[in-house]
Amino acid sequence: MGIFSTVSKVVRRSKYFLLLLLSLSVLAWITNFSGETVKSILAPRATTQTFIRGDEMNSGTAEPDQSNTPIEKGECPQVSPLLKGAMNLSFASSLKLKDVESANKGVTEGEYEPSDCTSRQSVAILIPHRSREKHLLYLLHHLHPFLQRQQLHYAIYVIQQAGDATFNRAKLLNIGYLEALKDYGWECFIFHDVDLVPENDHNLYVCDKQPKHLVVGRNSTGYKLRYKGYFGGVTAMTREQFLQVNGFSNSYWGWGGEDDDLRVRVELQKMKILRPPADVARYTMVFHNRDSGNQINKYRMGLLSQTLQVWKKDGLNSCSYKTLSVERLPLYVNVTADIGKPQV
Ligand code: UD2
Ligand code: MN
Repeated sequence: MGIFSTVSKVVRRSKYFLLLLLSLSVLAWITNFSGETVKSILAPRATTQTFIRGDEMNSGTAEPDQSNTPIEKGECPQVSPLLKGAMNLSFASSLKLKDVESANKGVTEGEYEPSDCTSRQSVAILIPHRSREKHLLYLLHHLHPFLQRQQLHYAIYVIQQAGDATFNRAKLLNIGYLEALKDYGWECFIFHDVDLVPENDHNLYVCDKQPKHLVVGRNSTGYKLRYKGYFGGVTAMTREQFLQVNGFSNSYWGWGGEDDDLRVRVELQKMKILRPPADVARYTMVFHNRDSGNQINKYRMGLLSQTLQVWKKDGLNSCSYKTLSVERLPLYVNVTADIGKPQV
């Protein structure tokens, strides 16, 4: 074998070797490329998001939410963790409206909503009123924190009877219902005497499947129900229940009867009055004498005997009045109305 044939053999072998090397690198490149492609199709976004979240967490700063999606609040718990049970109430003569306002900074124009959860019900508290300023102050002082502990979305409406004609509690409450619904679609209404302060926050200011009577007992009656069927003081009805009975009668001027008339309306609709347990449904009534302009209504028994005949045409659907002003004060909405005067 000559020198030339040896050289050409080496050249041929290295050609095969080079070819082999080239095909191997092409194969390696193809495998690598397709692997990356599969990986990126499977999870491109997840990878990016995980990275961003991790980055935010590491940086330790609260970055503003760029997405514009409102933060979802969960529903408030069935039983509020803020309830305190039976309380010793105070009625300091030195109490001022300013004190109550500064103790209730979360209340705006009489309205409050819990910030950390969505309330189970929206409740309007309606208080008929004339010349009982001190009682109103005591009630606001106790009722605002009481309702906030119950984690309610609520607003307080005070309905003032203008002038000095005989008082008409029931008509004022009809007006409160109609006026409050102009503001918001309240689901539940609490009809509330100005002088009754609840003693125990387990007495829930929410509505039920049936109308509720919240005053089983009060200090001045030894905490006993006054009589079977008694439906005065503080009651709770849903928007629909109150509409179904056509609200209160507008015809009771002066003291008495209007609460019994509402009970008759409720019973005519085959609704049943519910009451919380006696140890919970307790109130302190701030002492008072009978107001001038609210003398006993001597026609009340006669009116009560007519309820069955007149309830459909005497009530919410016939409540005529003139709203003189609606003032949105810090702690309540103050509605003043001219409600007319008794016809006899
Ligand atoms: C009872 C009932 C009340 C009502 C009334 C008869 C209880 C606890 N309450 O209350 O619901 O049925 O008998 O009408 O049983 N008011 C004023 N200014 C006045 C007069 C009355 O603001 O000049 C308002 C105030 O909200 C007061 C409510 O009307 O709480 C009831 O009047 P009341 O307190 O004089 O009558 P009372 O305690 O006998
Ligand atoms: Mn009273």
